Order: sequence, then structure tokens, then C-alpha cells
Amino acid sequence: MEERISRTIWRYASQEWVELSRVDVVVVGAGPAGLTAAKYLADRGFRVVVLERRLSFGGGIGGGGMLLHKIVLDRSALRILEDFRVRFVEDPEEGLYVVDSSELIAKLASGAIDAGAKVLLGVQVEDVIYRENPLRIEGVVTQWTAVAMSGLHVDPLFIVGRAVVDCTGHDAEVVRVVSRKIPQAGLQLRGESSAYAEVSERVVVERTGRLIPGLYVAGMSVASVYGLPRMGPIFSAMLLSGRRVAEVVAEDLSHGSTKG
Ligand code: 48F
Repeated sequence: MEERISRTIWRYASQEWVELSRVDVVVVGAGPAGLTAAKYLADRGFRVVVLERRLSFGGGIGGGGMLLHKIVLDRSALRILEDFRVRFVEDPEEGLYVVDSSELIAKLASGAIDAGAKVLLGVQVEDVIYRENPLRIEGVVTQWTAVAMSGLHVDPLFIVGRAVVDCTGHDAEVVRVVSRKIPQAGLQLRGESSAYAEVSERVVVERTGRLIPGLYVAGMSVASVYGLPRMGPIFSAMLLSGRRVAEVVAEDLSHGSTKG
């Protein structure tokens, strides 16, 4: 029995990793922006992999607002909640919509997975693949989180993708690597600004999109890249930003070009 358990897991997992060595879109981070982007891209027929460092998805959703199990959204995100079948309650006095954080995590994840995206847990992105003349990002460098935490010197492996989407949240980790290691990309991380929820909810969505050919940004990474304010536990912009980046990537890929 033990032999069969091991053999089956090795065979199925290896087969999928072989297939994942080249995809259409690599989404980095399975928070609200990443899972939303993954669903809308997979819905359009793109091969999407979501790489998540932790052994769970949801990113900052699970912490709710100061550990309270509710988060809020405004009207602009209702269509997305409906697409993912997330139940919400309207508070007409405050003009806000309330959802359970656990339900949002579960349904964003199952929406992305049911649409066809592959979500891999415990895998982190530590670098990108790039090409010059013209400069473009062509995929990511991956490592098991457990190996990265161990401090052992273990060389990573690669996933080639036509588009890489940084959905890593406040740290904007993919953009950070590119700004440090590929200076000719001309990317600077300005760092997010203090709380100004109303403005942040709007401008994060407006600035969502392509940074350089092959590299896109969504969610709170957008605020870190452009020095925009934070918004706390209101999540409309995270969902709208995920949907927006899916539109931009889909448009670029369907024209066969990801030129900046
Ligand atoms: O932080 P996170 O939830 O980012 P988001 O989708 O949403 C932000 C909100 O949660 C909240 C907010 C707005 O209301 O202020 O903070 O922009 O999810 C980011 C995910 O990316 C993973 C991380 O573990 C988290 O689950 N992640 C971060 N860096 C890496 C990564 C990496 N290098 N490789 C793989 N996963």
C-alpha cells in the first residue's frame, strides 16, 4: 500500500509540474487580487498557475479587520461577489456590504480552481526570467517555501509564462526583485502611503496593469509600486484590481503581444 501511495503522488505531481514548466500566466500570490485575476483569466481559456508561498490561500483576508471575522466592500464589487457566489449583507446606513472572511477565502479559491486555474501552495517566487532586446519578463524562478526557510543552498526551478502578475500584496515582491536586479527596467518601488481609504480604493484599480512587457501588477502591490495610500479591511479594490489585470493581460495575450 505504502509503495502505491508514494508512486501515485510522485507520478501525478511530476506530470503536472512538467506541464507547468510553460503556462500562459503566472499569478504570484493567492490573496484576493491573485485569486480574482486567476479566475477571470482561466474563464477566458488561458493556462494559469497561481503560486502561493504559504500552505493556505486568502492572503490578508483571513485576518479580517483586526482579527474580526468580517470584511467590507462597497457597491462597485457586487458583480464580482456574485460571480464567485459570495453571500453578502447590505448595511444601508453605512452604505457598505459585509461578508465573512472565511467565506470569501473559500469561494475566491474555489472560483479560481473551478475556472481551471492551478493553485500551488508552499511554492514561492524568488526571482524572474528576463530577456533583452527588447527587454521583457518571461517567467519566474520558484523554490519550495520550506527550502527557502531552511537556509540550505538549493538551486531553484523555472516556470516560463507569457505574463507574470505580481499579486504579492504590500511587499510587491516580484517588482522589488525586478527593480533591484534589472535596473534597465527602470522600475522603482515608492512604498505605500498612509491610510486614505476612499482615494486608495479608486487609484489602486486605476493604476492596475502592465509595468513592463510581461510584468503586471494588481492588488496592494500597486500601492507599493506607485506610493498610493492604503485602505485597510475594505476589499472592493482588491477584487476590482484582480479583474482589471485579467482584462489587461487577456487583451495583450490575445493580440499575441505584451509590449509595454
Ligand atoms: O497580502 P495579500 O492578501 O495581497 P492582495 O491580494 O490583498 C491585500 C489585502 O489582503 C489587504 C489590504 C487591502 O484590503 O490591505 O492587505 O494585494 O496576498 C498576497 C499573497 O501573496 C503571497 C502571500 O503569502 C499572500 O498569500 N506571497 C507574497 N510573496 C510571495 C507570495 C512570493 N514571493 N511568492 C509566492 N507567494
